[in-house]
Amino acid sequence: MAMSKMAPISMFFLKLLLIGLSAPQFIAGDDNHRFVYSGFADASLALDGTASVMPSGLLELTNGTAMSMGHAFYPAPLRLRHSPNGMIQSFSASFVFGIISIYYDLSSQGLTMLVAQSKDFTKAMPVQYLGLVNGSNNGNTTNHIFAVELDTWQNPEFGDINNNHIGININGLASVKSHPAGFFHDQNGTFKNLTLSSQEAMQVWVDYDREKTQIDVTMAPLDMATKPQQPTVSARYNLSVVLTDVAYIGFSSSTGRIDARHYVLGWSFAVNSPAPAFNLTMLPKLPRHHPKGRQSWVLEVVLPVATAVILLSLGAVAFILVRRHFRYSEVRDDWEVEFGPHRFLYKDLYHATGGFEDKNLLGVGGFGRVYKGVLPRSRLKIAVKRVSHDSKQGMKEFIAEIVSIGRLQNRNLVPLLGYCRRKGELLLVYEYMPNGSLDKCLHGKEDNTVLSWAQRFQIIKGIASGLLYLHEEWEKVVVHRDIKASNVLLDDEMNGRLGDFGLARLYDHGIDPQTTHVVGTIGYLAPELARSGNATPPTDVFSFGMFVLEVICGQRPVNHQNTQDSQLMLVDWVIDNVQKESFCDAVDARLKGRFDVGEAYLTIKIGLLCSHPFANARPSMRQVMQYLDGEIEPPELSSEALVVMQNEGFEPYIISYPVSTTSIGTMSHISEGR
Ligand SMILES: *[C@@H]1O[C@H](CO)[C@@H](O)[C@H](O)[C@H]1NC(C)=O
Ligand SMILES: CC(=O)N[C@H]1CO[C@H](CO)[C@@H](O)[C@@H]1O
Repeated sequence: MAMSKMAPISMFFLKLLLIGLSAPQFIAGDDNHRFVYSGFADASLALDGTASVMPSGLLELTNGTAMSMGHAFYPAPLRLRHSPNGMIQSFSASFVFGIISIYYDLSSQGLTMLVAQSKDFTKAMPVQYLGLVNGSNNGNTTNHIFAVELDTWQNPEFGDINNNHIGININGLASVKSHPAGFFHDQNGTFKNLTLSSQEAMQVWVDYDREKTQIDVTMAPLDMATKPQQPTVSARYNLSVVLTDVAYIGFSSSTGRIDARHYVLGWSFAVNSPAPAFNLTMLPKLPRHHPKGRQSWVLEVVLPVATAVILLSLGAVAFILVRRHFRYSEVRDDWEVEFGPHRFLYKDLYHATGGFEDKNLLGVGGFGRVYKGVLPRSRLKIAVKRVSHDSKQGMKEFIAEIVSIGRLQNRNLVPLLGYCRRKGELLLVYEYMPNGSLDKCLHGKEDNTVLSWAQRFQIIKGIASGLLYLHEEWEKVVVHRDIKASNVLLDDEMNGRLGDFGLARLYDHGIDPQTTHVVGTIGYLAPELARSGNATPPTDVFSFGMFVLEVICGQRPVNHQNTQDSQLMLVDWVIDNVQKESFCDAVDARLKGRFDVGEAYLTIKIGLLCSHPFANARPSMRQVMQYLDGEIEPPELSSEALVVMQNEGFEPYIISYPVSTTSIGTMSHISEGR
C-alpha cells in the first residue's frame, strides 16, 4: 500500500521532469514569467523564416540558405510593466547557442536575443540587419526593441568593432556597447577570447537591473560550470523608456553570402530573479560539422590562390632554370678534353660582355661580331668574337689550330686566350687591344689622330715580324689568309698586332695545302689565290704588300671614291707616282711631308715587290724583314716590272672574281663602300 501511494507521486514527478525537459516549466511567481527550455522538442515556439525545431530539439534559426533570416518567439506575451507608467521589471535570460559555418574561421551574419513589442518581423531584413530591423527603421525609437547581438560580421556603417563581437542594442544595429566575444576569468580577470563561429556551444546571460538601469551581458563556453562574475559587456540604459508594457521575447538571426547555420540549444527566462539553470545533460547536441563542411575559408580561398602562386613561382623558377640552361648551354665534345685549359665557360663570357650588349660591340668583322668584356674573376679585359658555324665538320682541326696559335708567343700577334663552343657558334677570346684597329686609325673620320710616320713604320715592321713568325719561325707553317688593316690591332704602345686567326689554317711543312674555300678580302687577294683557291705564304705576302701601301698612302687598296666603273687601284696609282719619279706624292698627304724619305722609298718598294702579280716574283717574309732592317737592299723596281704589274691589272680580276667564294664579311666590306 505504501507502494500504491508512492506510485502516483513518482508518476507526478516523472511527468514533471519530462515536461521540464522540453516544455516550458512554469514556476509560480510574478506573472508566471519564468521558463526553461533545455531543448525545444515539444516547445510551441512561434517560428518564421528559416527557423525550425529539429527532431533532436535543436532550434535552428537559419538553415544555410544564403541571405535568409529566421525568428523564434516565446509564444506568450510578457507583461514586464505592472502599471502603465511604472518601470520595466528586472529580468534575466540565458541561452545556449552555436554557429556552424561552412568555414571554421569565417561566418555570416549572426543572431540576436531580443525583446520587442511584436512577433511580426516580416518587414525586417536579413544579412547585416540580422532580421531585426530594415534599412529605413533602423534606430527608430518607435521600434521598442532591446536586443543582444552576436555578430560575426563587421559592418562599419553600424560601428561594428570587429567580426566577432557581442553587443547591447536598442532599437537598431548600432550597439550601445559592444565587446569582442569572450569572457573574463574569475581568478585573475584576464580576458579570454571566444570565437562565435567556432562550432562550439556557448552560453549567454542577459541581466537587466531596473534599480541600476544596468544591462549586463555575460558569456562563457558551455563546458564552463559557472557564470563568470564579470560581465563581458555592460551598459547603463533605462529599458523603461524602450520597452512596451506588453512585449515578446525571442530570437532573430540572418545569413549573408556564407552558408552558416545559427542554433539555439536551450533558453531560460525569469522576471526579478536569475535565469533558471539548464539541465545540461538534456541539451541537444550541435551538429558535429556543417553538412557541407569545409575546413576553412583560408584553405578554400587562400589555399588555391597560394597553390596557384606556388605553381606559378615553380613555373617561373623552372623557366629561369631552363632559360639559364639554354642561355648558358654549350657544346662540348670528348676530343676537347685536351683543350680544356683553353676552354671558357659561356656563362663567364656572357657576364663579361654584359650579355653581349650592343654598347660593348667593338665591331662587326668578316665572320662575326666582336664584343669588349671584362672577365668576372681575373678582371682581365678581353675581346670576344662570335663566329657562327653550322657544321661539326673540321671543328676538331679548327680548334686544334686556334689553340695552337693561341700558344704562339709573339709580341706582334694578338694573344688568343681561348674559345668556347655553342650550338651553331664558336666564340674566340682574345686579349683586349686598347687602341683598336689600325683600320680605324688610318681611315677614321677624326683627323686629329693621324698616325705619325714613325708609328706607321713601326707598325709595318711589327706586322712583318709577326707574319714571318707564322710563316717560318714556328713549328708549323701558318698562312694567315686575311691580312688587312682591320685585322691589325694596336696595343697600348701603338704596336701593330696581327689579329683574327679565325681564317688561318695550319699545315705541315712540305705538304700541299688542301683548301676548299677561298677566303680573304677583295683588294688584298693575290690573283693566283682567286684562280686556284690555294692559300700559301706568297698569297699572304701579296696581302702584306697591299697592306704596306695602304699604311703608307693612307688609302684603301681599292678606292671607291670615284664612280662605280672607275675603281681606283691603289697599286696602279702608286706605280704611276713611282714612274713619274714623284713617289713622295704617294705618301699620305695628312702627314704634311713629315716623313723619312728613305724609309718611305724603301717601304713603297717593298709594298710593290710584295704586290707582284706573279707569286714567285714576290719576296719571302724573311727577305722583307731583312729589307726593313736594312740588312739587305731590296732589288730596284725595273720599269719593265712596273709595266708588267700594270698590264696584269687588277680590274679584270676583281670583276671576274666569283662572288660565291668570297666570305660574307668580304662582301660586306665592298657594300660598305670600302
Ligand atoms: C531553409 O528554410 C527555407 C524556409 O523554410 C526552405 O525553403 C529551404 O528549403 C530550407 N533549406 C534547407 C537547406 O533546409
Ligand atoms: C692614339 C691612341 O689612341 N693612343 C692611346 C693608346 O692606348 C694608350 C693606353 O690606353 C693611351 O694612353 C693612348 O692615348
